[in-house]
Amino acid sequence: MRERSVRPHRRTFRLLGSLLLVTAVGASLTGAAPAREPSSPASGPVPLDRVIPAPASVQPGGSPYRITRGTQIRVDGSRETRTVGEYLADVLRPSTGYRLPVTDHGRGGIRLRLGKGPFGEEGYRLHSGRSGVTITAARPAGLFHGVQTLRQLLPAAVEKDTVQPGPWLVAGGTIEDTPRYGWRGAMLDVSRHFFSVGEVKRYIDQLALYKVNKLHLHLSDDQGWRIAIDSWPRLATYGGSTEVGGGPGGYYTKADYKEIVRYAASRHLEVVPEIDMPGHTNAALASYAGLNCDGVAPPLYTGTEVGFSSLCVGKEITYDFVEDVVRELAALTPGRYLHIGGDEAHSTPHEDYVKFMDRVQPIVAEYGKTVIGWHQLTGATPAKGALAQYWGLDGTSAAEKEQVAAAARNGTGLILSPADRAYLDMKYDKDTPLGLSWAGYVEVQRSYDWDPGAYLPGAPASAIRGVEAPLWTETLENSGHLEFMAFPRLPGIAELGWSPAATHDWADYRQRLASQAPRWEALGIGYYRSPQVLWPAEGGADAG
Ligand code: TNX
Repeated sequence: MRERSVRPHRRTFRLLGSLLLVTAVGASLTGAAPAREPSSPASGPVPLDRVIPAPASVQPGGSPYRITRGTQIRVDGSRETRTVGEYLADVLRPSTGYRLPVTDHGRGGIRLRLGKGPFGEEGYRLHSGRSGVTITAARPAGLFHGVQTLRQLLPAAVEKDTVQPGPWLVAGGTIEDTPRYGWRGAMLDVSRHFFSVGEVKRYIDQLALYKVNKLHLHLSDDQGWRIAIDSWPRLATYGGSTEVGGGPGGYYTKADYKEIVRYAASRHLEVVPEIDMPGHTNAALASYAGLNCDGVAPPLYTGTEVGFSSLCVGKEITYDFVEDVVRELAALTPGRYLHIGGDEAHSTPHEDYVKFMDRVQPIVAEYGKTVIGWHQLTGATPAKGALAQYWGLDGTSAAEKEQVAAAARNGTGLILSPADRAYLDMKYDKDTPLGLSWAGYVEVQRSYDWDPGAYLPGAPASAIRGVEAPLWTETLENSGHLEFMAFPRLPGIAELGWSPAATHDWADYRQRLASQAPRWEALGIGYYRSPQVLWPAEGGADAG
């Protein structure tokens, strides 16, 4: 069966959406560029530079290409190129109503080809002119990212699932594009609330739109264990049986999980599984009494406190447990990384924390994976090659920042997820009906306006592997909730990960962001209409 884009999983959350939407009218804009109508004019194609993430280089010029009933999607002989071609066809067919055959014959049309060039693993060149659009890349991931750019160059109505009038013009010119960072991640917490395979796939499709290439799944926490482990079956069947607020929770069978991994790979995202330890482990401790130092299993937990649970560092069974879990999870993971958490271990004495990390990191290596930990790992001894995920904020102490920076100078790579910038679960402002505010309110400009390369004092730019936007779900229960928090901030974090620092410009970005709104509406994505952005009138995609 063929995969489709966001569309088939569409559910609208119109009711929630309209309750939450904040009107832009009369908003006061600080440092804002003069207002201009951001939606694409009905008369002409979308300008080549109105893409998120901003491409590395854009040379507009020449005639536009028009997709017609006769357009073919031309691929070279490789199976991988054909797969990207089929994906593109699935995006374009419902709204254009055209056949758009994927073929290795013919001339003109939309051409996808693998070829030599300065593209790296993920870069591409897109050339558009009267006779066709050609996307060239060294690797299939580059073709796939080029296809996402092509989507944004077409009118927003291309994202609809019913036939639209067009015309389907792509502006003339050339885009050459490669990412600034190899790590452009999004984290989804499926522990505090459980999200079905379908909900995760829907989010994957949304991430792919903005060239995000890592899906970090937070698979265990105090409130729920979400992945079946054959050697410790109660982790999932009991430890996964609830969630914040006392709902039914759930877990992924191994088949479910493989399906998520496969689907993510089809969108060129690598899944990074996280088992959080030694803290954040109440669900495991509740499932097996023997894991507790006192041999007594605590009850399941459905609240939102953190920092009260710990694995028993002095007991051998702890390491049998860790090894079994790591072995089974590594076997499900084609990617290189395994995230072992390590944050907020407030109930684990420091020496125990260090001892635990010293024993657990080699287990991850033994099963062929590279360790990632939250930045508290830098308070122990990060293994060679390990990455630390920084989630501090402006107010984090200089000593803690320096601990992370020193590790970075010592060779530990950093993924930047500053909580007061990149946390998608922070409220936008005091009136945001969902989310938390412990790191402050994070409006769209604050979320976008920072430079990962120069963010952490004392950390060499070369240590920065990229950025990641975590979405914690204490208050989030369904796809509508996820989307309201992720949109519009997620595209900004994705741009920080992809685009050269030289393209960074809030005044320009907010206009490009505004022109995404009709696309989100066409895809059924409910978003927060931040007063910092001059959004087009709702329903704008109908005009396109
Ligand atoms: C901090 S960030 C946490 C999570 C919470 C989150 C809520 C981190 C590594 N730990 O346990 O869910 O804040 O924003």
